[in-house]
Amino acid sequence: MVGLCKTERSGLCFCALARWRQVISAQFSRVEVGKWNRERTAATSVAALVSEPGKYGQWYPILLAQALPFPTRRTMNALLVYPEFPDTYWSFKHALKFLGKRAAQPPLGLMTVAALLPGGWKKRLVDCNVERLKERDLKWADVVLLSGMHIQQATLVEIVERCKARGLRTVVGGPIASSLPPEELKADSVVIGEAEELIRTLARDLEMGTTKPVYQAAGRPEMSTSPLPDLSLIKMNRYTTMTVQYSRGCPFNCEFCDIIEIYGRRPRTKAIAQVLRELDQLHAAGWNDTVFIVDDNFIGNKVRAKQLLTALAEWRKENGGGFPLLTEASLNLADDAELMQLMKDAGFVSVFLGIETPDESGLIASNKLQNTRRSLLESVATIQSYGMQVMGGFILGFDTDKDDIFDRMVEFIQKSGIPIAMVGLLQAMPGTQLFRRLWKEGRIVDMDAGNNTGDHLNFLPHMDAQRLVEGYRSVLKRIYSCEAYYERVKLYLNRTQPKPGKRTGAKQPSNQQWMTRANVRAFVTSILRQGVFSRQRWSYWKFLMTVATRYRHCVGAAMTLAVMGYHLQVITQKLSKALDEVALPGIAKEGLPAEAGGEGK
Ligand code: B12
Ligand code: SF4
Repeated sequence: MVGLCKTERSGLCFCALARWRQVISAQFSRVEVGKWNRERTAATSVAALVSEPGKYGQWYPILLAQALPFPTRRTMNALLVYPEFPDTYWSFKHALKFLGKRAAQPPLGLMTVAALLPGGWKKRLVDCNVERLKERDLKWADVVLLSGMHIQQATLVEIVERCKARGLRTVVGGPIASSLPPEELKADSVVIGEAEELIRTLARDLEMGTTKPVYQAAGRPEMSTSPLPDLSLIKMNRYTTMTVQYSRGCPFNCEFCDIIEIYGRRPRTKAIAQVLRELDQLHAAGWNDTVFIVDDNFIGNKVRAKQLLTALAEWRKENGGGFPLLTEASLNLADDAELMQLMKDAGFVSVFLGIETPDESGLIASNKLQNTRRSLLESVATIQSYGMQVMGGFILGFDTDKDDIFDRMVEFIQKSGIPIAMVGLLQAMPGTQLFRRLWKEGRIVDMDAGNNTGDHLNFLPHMDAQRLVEGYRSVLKRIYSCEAYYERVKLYLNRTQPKPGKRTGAKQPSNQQWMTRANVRAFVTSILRQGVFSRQRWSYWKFLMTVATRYRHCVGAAMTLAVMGYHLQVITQKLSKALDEVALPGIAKEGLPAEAGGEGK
């Protein structure tokens, strides 16, 4: 059955015609008609052929034959599946329940892949973070396309096995494919790299049943080739945040970073019009909440970012205030007042920064030079002064870390006014410069580097491993104790939410208009869970009293953070309960190459 479309399977297809068209397509794929490759639907293909008959020369009849909507290549049923995430700091699951939502963001990678697949294919998307993968979905499918991050490996492989047991073909792509050897993903085909340019070959091979075990993108496509993501496939109301990607890649060169290995060091950007089209699409679909610009580093190309921001501010005016925006950026944002002002004007209310460590020697050793020669605390405060909440990424476990690093980390975080401080243990992600160095030094103990907020170490640290993991846990406990957390929230509110009439600047970010049904529901649930049933209820009520007296003008922001704090506290408690099961690295020499201290394969 492999390789046959649904119609063929049912015996209703014009088989001879189908085979003939497949042969033609195979022929066509060897022809360099790059522009044609971007015409995807039958309708647009036929329209292009009819309007410019002379343009495709000798290939005209072949292209026309291919474009005609015969019931063959165009009827594949593609099921796109996004596996469930584990319950980590990043899942925000416990806070999402308050809002009646199931996940934070939809799987943009799969929505993009869906838009790239031939227009004649039928598509369904199941995000296992918001719904169950049902048997009837599998029954419907001809092929299952999965995406994921390294951290989703277990749930992804489970789905792959389930599909294989039903005789379904599986294809895995996304960042996980760049992090793990293809055989570990168990799929029929693994796609390494971005889909924009290789999807046509993959789709054709799927239609013809000639797929290869591994597809590797030849290069990194320009963002102009990235289509409008297919929004129609997701259940939008199950998410808190929609996503738009403006750029891929980052110009910096941090030793532990896999972004630059996967997406490159030259920031590739979409055209302004492309981004606005995506926002228009969200607006037209009725979305009126937060949008996450999911760039590796939004300011990787500052000149272009400024041009986009100017257009976003315009768009915001024309669209009734636009969306509250958040993104990821490097800390050198603090050096550019014009950029921060433009971000504020465009509606940015939050930015995630990789701060990593307050210890400068750790920053230098890991080549995070853009964070050095400055006061990190001042840089954070500068960004906050533009009304943006700073979320921070921090790492423990650098070779340079000394015993005092834990206290220094806590002190830094408390002074920073960063409520959402994601502290992780250093992981040597396969493919990174760090992995290669530790490999040579014989310090890699396994490939399992998907979750940096558990207590798993995949390399031998300089500091005693037990000491490191215990110190890490003590940091988490201290920064997510209710008192410490609420202190940071208050500091953040003081810095970013001036009392009305007190200070400067653009209109309050629109996330302050908080009297929505979802928020009222969240507030009531929060009172019950945090104020009645939680052991930390006194700290919670003390915080609420402070909000009622000092922060009434920004009660929305305060309550959102109270609810997020609940999630962070639940995860911290879970981690400390698992204290006895600390997974310290032993040297699993088997299966590791000799250079890494192993016995080789
Ligand atoms: C938004 C985001 C999140 C969101 C989740 C969004 C979601 N629903 O998936 C949040 C903030 C929750 C998040 C969390 C985490 N994230 Co994250 N995240 C991102 C980010 C910034 C953007 C993702 C995105 O939408 N990209 C846009 C789409 C279009 O790109 P794409 O997915 O790569 O898809 C393209 C190709 O990969 C390919 N493709 C993708 N899927 C498929 C499938 C098939 C079949 C094919 C053919 C092709 C294909 O085609 C697409 C178009 O070219 C990426 C960085 C990045 N540049 O992607 C990190 C990234 C994916 N995250 C990463 C990590 C590590 C995490 C965390 C584990 C954090 C941590 N440090 O511990 C957590 C895990 C979540 C959890 N619950 O524990 C890593 C993954 C590394 C890896 N090798 O797996 C990335 C790459 C960042 C990094 N540091 O390297 N993340
Ligand atoms: S700034 Fe961030 S994205 Fe850029 S190289 Fe460093 S860690 Fe990677």
